[in-house]
Amino acid sequence: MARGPEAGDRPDPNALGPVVEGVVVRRISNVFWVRAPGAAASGIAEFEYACSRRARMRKEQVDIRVGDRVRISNLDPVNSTALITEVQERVNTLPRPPIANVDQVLVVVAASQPEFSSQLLDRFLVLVQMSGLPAAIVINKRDLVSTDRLAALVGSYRALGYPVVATSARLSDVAGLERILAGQVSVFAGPSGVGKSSLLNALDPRLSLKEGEVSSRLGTGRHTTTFASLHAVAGGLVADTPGYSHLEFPDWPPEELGWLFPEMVPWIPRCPLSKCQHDSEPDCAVKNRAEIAPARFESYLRFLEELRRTHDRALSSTSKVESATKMSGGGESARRLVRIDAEQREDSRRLTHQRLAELATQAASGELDEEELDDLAT
Ligand SMILES: Nc1nc2c(ncn2[C@@H]2O[C@H](COP(=O)(O)OP(=O)(O)O)[C@@H](O)[C@H]2O)c(=O)[nH]1
Ligand SMILES: [Mg+2]
Ligand SMILES: [Zn+2]
Repeated sequence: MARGPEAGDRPDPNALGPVVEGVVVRRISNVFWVRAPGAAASGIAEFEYACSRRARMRKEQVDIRVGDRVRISNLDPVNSTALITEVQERVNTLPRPPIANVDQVLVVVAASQPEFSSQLLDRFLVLVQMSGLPAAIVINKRDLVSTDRLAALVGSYRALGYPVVATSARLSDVAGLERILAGQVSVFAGPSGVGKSSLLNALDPRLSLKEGEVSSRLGTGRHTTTFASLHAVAGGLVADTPGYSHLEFPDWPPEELGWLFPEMVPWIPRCPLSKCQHDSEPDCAVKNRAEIAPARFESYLRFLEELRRTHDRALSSTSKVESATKMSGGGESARRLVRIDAEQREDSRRLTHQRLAELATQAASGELDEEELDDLAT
């Protein structure tokens, strides 16, 4: 990243005022909103700048995502614009929604309405763990169930070691949630209708996210397109776009599934078979000795079945995929890159700070959609 200047780049960024570090919280086309400390004199603690990438980064199509930690210069607090000069290395990246440097995934479920399903919660927990991220559980709509029922739900998952908080967005009862959000980059996951948008609104009413809307991939028309973005709430950053909308498991070795069920883990090394799937193997230590709630073991067997099927399919199609890749040779994507590069070289110098500020304002007020921005901002 830190290479010397080049024709087309602006001069030494240090000559252009202070360089500050920030986090990309939103991206529309080639405009990146970066949250960074505000000017001390202004008294504003945090500030969002609409940024472009420096010329060299545009040219090289340096991939910058929501969640990336970046350095910005050319700060213009009046027009709220700046220039991204450097991207820090990512700790991790979530593919859908594309967000970098995620600290935790909060699986949000409802205590009722929709009816609590341990299998659905277990599925989300397994998916999150497969992506290598820490999972925590938010049980919302606590106002709809008795204290006893809530205690049982919370207790059973806390006993497995997951952090669990109970909330009611309706009653603005979100103190527990605020505590686990502080200082973290979090992504909400979970079925629709459980109150994810309502919780974000309860944390910060200024967000005024739409509630009670079933998100549908078919419903993304020109003016309803949503983008992955991070909201600053409760001293942390939270993605408003739910992760894990595809509930199918990736190709994952079936014998590894047990490691994603914390109550099985201590017993797995004691199974006589090294690739024991804790199903019908004789003398299986997990089946015979681990204390597993029946509903959890049901989830396990169900997921195991799915993984076996996916794994078999993957094995039988590997050879086909390989030959198909060779034939296409990546020609289409190569052509696309060349085209973008040429357009950008031509357009990049025309993008002034003034223009960028206009774009930012229009985009923020919803006047532009991504296609229009694609035409304008490069
Ligand atoms: N009773 C009750 N209803 C809630 C609560 N949180 C959300 N709701 C309702 O549940 C529905 C779905 O909420 P929404 O935030 O859109 O869920 P999302 O699909 O997960 O974003 C809406 O009608 C909300 O008013 C809560 O804590 N208690
Ligand atoms: Mg929602
Ligand atoms: Zn076993």
